[in-house]
Amino acid sequence: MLNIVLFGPPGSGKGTQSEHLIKQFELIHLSTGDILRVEIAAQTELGVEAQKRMDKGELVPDEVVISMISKIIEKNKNAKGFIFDGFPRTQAQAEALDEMLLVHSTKVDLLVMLDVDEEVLKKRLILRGEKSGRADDVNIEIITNRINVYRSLTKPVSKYYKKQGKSFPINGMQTEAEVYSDISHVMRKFVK
Ligand code: B4P
Repeated sequence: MLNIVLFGPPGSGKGTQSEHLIKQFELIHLSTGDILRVEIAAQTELGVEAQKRMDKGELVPDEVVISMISKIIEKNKNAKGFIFDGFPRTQAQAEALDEMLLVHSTKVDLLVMLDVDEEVLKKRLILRGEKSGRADDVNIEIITNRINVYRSLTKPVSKYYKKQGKSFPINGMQTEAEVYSDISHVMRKFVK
């Protein structure tokens, strides 16, 4: 299995790049944001609870996302690998992911860290909000809160992977095609 974590602040291009990468490397795309939005659209119990957090730019509780991910890994245990997009976002999620993968004798191979300046992130998210109406993209206060949550709870998780020599920084402010080219260059080193 090849397991990659796409890591970076909100609006750094995780979802955008995942779309390209799953085609090239035939991996399962696992976006916690997308899964939560499906739950919200269906107004499930989980979705209703998640929406309250997401609309404020807060994280959904660890146990909720960990359980979602665990079920999908279990269902796809014979896959070539996974692209984790937006997961893990806390240290507890990172440790839980290691445990889940270990059960299947596999591990996180690399973390791709998309670096983008805060002002660029805000512009991108506002623009996306204007086009899609996505609730957490339409308001600058919510966007700022998401970036702050990233800085305090999520960014420190990258150190966990850096210590293991698995973290690869990429300049996420290049064009979409340039970012994609840099990521696939790194990933090719891991494809057997
Ligand atoms: P996510 O759905 O993961 O969304 P995101 O971080 O905002 O976006 P992403 O980085 O994927 O940006 P994209 O490629 O779309 O999370 C939403 C919410 O869900 C979180 O705030 C949280 O509440 C909850 N959640 C999700 N996972 C969780 C977890 N594990 N634990 C707890 N809570 C969780 O790019 C954004 C825009 O930029 C797009 O419009 C795109 O076109 C543009 N763009 C991308 N790359 C570009 C480039 N190179 N140049 C110019 N524009 C570019």
